[in-house]
Amino acid sequence: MAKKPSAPNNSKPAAIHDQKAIRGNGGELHQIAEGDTPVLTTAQGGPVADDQNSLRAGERGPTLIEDFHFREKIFHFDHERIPERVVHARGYGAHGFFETYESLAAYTRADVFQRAGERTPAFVRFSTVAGSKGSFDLARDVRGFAVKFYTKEGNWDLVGNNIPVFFIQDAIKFPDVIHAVKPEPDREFPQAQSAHDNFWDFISLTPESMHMIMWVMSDRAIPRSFRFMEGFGVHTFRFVNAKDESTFVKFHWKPKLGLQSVAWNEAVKINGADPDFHRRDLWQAIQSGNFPEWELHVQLFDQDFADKFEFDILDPTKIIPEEVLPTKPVGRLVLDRMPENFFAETEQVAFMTQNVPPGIDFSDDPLLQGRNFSYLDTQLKRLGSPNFTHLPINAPKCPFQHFQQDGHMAMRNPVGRVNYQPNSWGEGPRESPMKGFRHFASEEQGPKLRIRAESFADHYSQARQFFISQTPPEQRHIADALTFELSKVQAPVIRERMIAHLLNIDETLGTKVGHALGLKVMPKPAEAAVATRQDLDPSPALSIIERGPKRFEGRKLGILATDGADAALVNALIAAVTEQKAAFELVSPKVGGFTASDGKWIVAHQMLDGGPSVLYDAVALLPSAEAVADLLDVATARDFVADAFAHCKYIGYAGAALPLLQRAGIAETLDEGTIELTDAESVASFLKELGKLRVWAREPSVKLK
Ligand code: HDE
Repeated sequence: MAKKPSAPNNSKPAAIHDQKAIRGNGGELHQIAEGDTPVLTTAQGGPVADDQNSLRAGERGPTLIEDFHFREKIFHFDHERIPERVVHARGYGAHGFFETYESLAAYTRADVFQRAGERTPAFVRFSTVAGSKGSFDLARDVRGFAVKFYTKEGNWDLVGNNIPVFFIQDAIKFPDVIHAVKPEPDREFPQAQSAHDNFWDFISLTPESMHMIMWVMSDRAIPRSFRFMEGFGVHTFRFVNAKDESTFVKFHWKPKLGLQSVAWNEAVKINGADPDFHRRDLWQAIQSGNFPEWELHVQLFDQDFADKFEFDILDPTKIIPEEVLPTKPVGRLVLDRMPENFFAETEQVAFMTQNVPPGIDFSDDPLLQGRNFSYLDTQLKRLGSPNFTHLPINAPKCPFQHFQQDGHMAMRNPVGRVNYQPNSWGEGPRESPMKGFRHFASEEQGPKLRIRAESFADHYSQARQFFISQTPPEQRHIADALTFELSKVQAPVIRERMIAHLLNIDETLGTKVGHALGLKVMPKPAEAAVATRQDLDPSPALSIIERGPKRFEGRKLGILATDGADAALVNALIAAVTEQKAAFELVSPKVGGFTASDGKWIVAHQMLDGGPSVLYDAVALLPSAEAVADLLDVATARDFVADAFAHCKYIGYAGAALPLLQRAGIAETLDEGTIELTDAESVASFLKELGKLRVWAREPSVKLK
């Protein structure tokens, strides 16, 4: 039986302690606050009497169409979603500022680069590419790194990735590469994965993607955090100064805390343990006041350098190694504020490569040229109105005035008679040849044709250069990633075609992956338009391990502790980690916490099942001698230790933890990364080691894949 509807009441529940009555779902009244709590209204502003029961004919009868409040509420709910982005659907954003180091007036008239120390508000959105909005964070994928600078001369969007090259050379191939990587259309799987036939079929038929494939199969595609990855503008852009002189420029973001990635086996487990691992990481860092920071670097060069450089600077599948053309730091980006509302800001933010202020211009890179068309369309589709610039996240923060008007959801409407120019009324804005954007007057001529320039034809040399620039563990990871991905490809012909390409990149790599896949006969190397150059020097700047941090700062230690845990050790660890500006979490059999050896109660952050070691950069094991016995038969406790060891993490342990190490199967193989913690001094040396992040020397013995 339905409960009898109770008397209307207009109060919204206030803070629990001053409530007088609240209506339950059955309509019954509980005590809630009275007085000045605002009255719930409809979207039209009408006060609502009852938000718990729809209008019915009779106590148990049908719902009445007359119930405009119910209709409005459900109607609005039904329209809460907008189309997710066709690529980069899963993203996470934050606000911050860009601070210019010095005037770059010699190169660019862009206002944002004129005055040392000036701060420009910015919004950044990080993303994965292939997965849908609800997919997991640790997919093997490229990460978007899109920055909106709200400059005094309009918005500048630097819509980059964490990888400096791309799969294709011409924008006309973009729908193909994206169709190929997305779930296959007849079955709608796999989600957020490149490990399937369609993707590798396309790639194996597209030699220009080989350089990108090396990056995507490297640890760059499984970053530990947005905070520890680089960003790149990818294309060559132009700076243009007040004299209308152009300098080519490539943009790089470098994380202050150094680069770091996770292991593939770890990524797979993180996706189960915490699919929001990256967004939670950014959220926690910013909320705790540890604002992530990147330096903006530029590579500047002129036409002469471009003509002499061994690859075409318009080809987005090529880089200019930093050892050939050093980068110059020009400013820093600090993220210090989370959005107040995810939808309003992160979901509705509209980045567009064509948003450039005077002083920044495009090159003829055919991928960039195509992007400049695409982004406007996508915003109209997603946001539903040409007035998407009226949304606060997209509106410029500098004064702006124009005669664009009307359309769906127009929020800013012209006042007065004049909505055109020129006009005789002497009103309204006029164009300014001096202040306005002047496109760089590059000389362009040639026949109209569909052709790929000869200078874009070398597809293997820089792929090889990337591979030989990696440290041995990183090279192993590339081979393992290729083996894993191709093992998910069912058609042998696709696997073989890929091995044929790999043989062109590096014979040992191709052979290793071919053997690991169980190929009986090695294919011939793929036919190459241009033979792979063997003379390019390795570029150490391309290695994550070379660019890793020196300290544990910004990382997280997982401390497994039980009742009776040595209080002095727990406290020493917490103090040392905090001193390094790192974070920690206490993992205990019960989330409520544990009683340490000094009788004090310590609250835990996670129960054992909720805090597997994959969520931490290093672990410390501090069970008491009494409690350790209870952990030996617990699978999650054994996994906590065994995974940390297999993922080559540093493990600090109290003597009482030895039976657990034994049970996890690692007691016989303790190495320099497993450090006994006895006192504050050993804690200090443990912390010092942690800055190295991983014990890669252990990897061959644990056969981490
Ligand atoms: Fe994008 N890309 N893209 N892209 N892209 C989009 O715009 C496109 C490319 C990148 O956080 C879309 O708002 C084409 C390269 C980022 O909101 C769309 C081509 C790079 C983001 C689009 C490319 C990027 C996007 C989808 C080939 C690195 C997310 C939703 C010519 C330099 C921005 C949207 C955010 C988003 C088109 C290639 C980066 C469809 C046609 C290369 C970071 O407009």
